[in-house]
Amino acid sequence: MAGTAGLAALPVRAMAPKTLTARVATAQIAPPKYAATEVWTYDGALPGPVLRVPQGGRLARRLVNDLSVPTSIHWHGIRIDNAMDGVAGLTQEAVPPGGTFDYDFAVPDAGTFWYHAHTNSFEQVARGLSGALIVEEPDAPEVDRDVVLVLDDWLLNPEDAQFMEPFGHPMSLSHGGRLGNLLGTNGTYDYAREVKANERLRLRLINASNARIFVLQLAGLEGWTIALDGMPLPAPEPVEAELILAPAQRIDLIVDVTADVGETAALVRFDDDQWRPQARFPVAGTASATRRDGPAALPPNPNIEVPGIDSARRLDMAMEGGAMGRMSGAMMNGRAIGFREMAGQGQFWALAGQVGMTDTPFASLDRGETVRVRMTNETAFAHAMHLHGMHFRQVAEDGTLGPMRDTILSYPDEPLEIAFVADNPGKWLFHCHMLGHAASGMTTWINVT
Ligand SMILES: [Cu+2]
Repeated sequence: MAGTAGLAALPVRAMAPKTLTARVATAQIAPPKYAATEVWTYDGALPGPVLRVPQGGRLARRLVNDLSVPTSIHWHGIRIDNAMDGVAGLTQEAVPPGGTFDYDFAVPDAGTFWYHAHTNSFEQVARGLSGALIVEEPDAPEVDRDVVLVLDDWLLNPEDAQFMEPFGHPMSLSHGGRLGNLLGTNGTYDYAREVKANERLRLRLINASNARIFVLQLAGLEGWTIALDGMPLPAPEPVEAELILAPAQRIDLIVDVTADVGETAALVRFDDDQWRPQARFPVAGTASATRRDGPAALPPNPNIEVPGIDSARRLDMAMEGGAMGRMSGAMMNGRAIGFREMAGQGQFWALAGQVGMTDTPFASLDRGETVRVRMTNETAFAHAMHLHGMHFRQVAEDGTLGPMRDTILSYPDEPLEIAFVADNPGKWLFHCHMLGHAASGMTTWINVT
């Protein structure tokens, strides 16, 4: 039979797994008059290679650690098998220098995700250990280009363009986190990509920075938000107001190039009191004479309902500490400790009265139950709270549920509540994604059995 002949003709596939190697490299992040920066990368690329997997498939990569320190990879936003979540000290041992770890997991949801180091992440992510993970819809919306934009900032010494150290400076830990003095996209301060008039692009925005909240707008582009944190919105939402992208969050946009030939469209950010280009799109040539109709919604991902919130278990989580905070002290390693003593040990924050990881989880949940967590931000700073392993929805004052997210931005003195179904068994981190905050107290975990 023809089928048999076809099989026989297939090349023998090598049994060696695909690798992802963490190693030192250099990258020209800063303008050409500066030196290249020594960075930590996956496969020598900054950001790491874009990994693409079809929805419902599996991603398998052998992490090879060619760094001089232990590391591990977290697959951010994937509703993943707990053993593959990459959290050193909770779901696996960190991979020592010269060691390997085989990640191999199913990807149930289509969307824009990312991967990053989860061992000393406040340093390792800042040095460059992150990349995009795209899970493709079986029938993706029709666009002319699919563009991944990894937004980042870097704190460099202007003298030599190398990273400023220490990464965990008490001033940044206790304030807004490590904020860079150079901002950019896809590993460069001046990302540009040529487009055509009336071209339709899918922009996948990923905030890979340690602590920066990007405030973004479109210029010479008109479009719709179609997904947040990988999860499709029920209907595309026209981009009218500013887009807020907190650390670790993603926004998928479909945009049409409305700028004319010879102009430059852009994704612009607000900082230093003005709008500046975050990604430039010079327009050369015309894709079509007219714009297309608006896009349809993305197909929904499975298991996105959060039923039974009225009878759900309710938990409270106070977020406390930091500079200019009101916290006098908290529990740390099983004993009460004053804020001053905490600070002496480089710890500045607490979640639900606890500083950092505890032996017993913040919550022990029964698999399948619905949970509500009310968070009160009693600090002077914003925090991007991230739950591993499961997405959640914000519960509005009137009880309506917001979009599925894995990272939510909390502002001072604005309580918010989230709800989720604890349908993924395992030990899951719940932490601030301002990575310096996570390293100095704002990390806890839940256990689902
Ligand atoms: Cu924080």
